[in-house]
Amino acid sequence: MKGNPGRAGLALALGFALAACSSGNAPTWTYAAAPVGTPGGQTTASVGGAAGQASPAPPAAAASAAPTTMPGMGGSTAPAAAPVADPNAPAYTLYPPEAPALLPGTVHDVDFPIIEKDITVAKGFVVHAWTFGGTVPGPAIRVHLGDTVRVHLTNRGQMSHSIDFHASQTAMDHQMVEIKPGATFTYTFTADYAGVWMYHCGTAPTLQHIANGMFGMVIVEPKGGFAKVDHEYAFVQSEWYLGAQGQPADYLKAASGAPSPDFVVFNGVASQYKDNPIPVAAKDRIRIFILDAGPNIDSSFHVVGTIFDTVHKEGISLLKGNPDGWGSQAVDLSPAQAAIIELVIPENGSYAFVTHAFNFVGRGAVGVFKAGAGATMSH
Ligand SMILES: [Cu+2]
Repeated sequence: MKGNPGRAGLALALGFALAACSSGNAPTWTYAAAPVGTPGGQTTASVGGAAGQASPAPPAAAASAAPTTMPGMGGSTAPAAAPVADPNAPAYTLYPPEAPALLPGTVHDVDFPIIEKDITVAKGFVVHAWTFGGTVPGPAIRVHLGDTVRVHLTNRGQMSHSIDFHASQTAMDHQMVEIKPGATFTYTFTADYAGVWMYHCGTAPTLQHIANGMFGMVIVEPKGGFAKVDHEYAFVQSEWYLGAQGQPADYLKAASGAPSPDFVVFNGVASQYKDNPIPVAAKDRIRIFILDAGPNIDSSFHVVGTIFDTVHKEGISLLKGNPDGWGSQAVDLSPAQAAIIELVIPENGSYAFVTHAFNFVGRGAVGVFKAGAGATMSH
């Protein structure tokens, strides 16, 4: 227990990290005056190639063996059509792109309230999401290799949920247990391996719970920790399968064998870092923690105009300065895979980051790093 600052202190530490993200070194992150858009069609600039094209949102084949009582299904046997953008939908809240701070000490108590709430996931589109901590993705947790993490869950929602930490090794019937509305549960694990790890709700159908927002990342630093860089960002790629406005994600859409998400997003909101470019500077060294939470679609993470000199993907490493001069252009991530990527911004200008599966760039999977003149956070 040496070094354990106690639950209050750690909760405070996490809270600080979150608070710093929401109000900290960048200008306020609340997006204002969002224009009306159509799914995937709200973009206007040339960055991102397919951006600006109308969303296809094609009708998906009806899934056949889905249960009939799940929220988000609406009692229907066919996937929902794409809803129409609501000009009165609340503006989205920008999700902080900065990676969380390393928690101090070696034993961590983290509070994860389970909250079901409306979230604007793109301009004009609201989902009644299920969340860990009130955001999609849920809070990122960052610890040392070997640390103990105790996650205190309180279910404030209307249905049962659970949690599964991929950073842990435990029997599913031991800790990935049902947490009924009003109940509490503490999930305890040791961070046995370094990496970026997914966590998600595992309550059946797990697809529905992930598709409706119940996921996030755990960062376990390698032995000796990470070298200091100029900026660290954390991005979770995921999909939204829209039901009606203000309803949970559409289960049948998500369950299709050829899923066609309405939006593919970084940190929960379509194109948010394209609308609000992330300011960097020429020659800055950037570390990106990137997780593909899915639930269904792969990522091919790429930063236009840069080359990754360091990649740690699922325990396999490309190292800067390797004797044969290898580099990397895009990192392939299947759902539940993650990577740590480093690059240097070569010169002033804009650098789009995307999944290089370009049919999804126009559906929201695009952001921008901006270096040099004008590289301030826009609103
Ligand atoms: Cu759940």
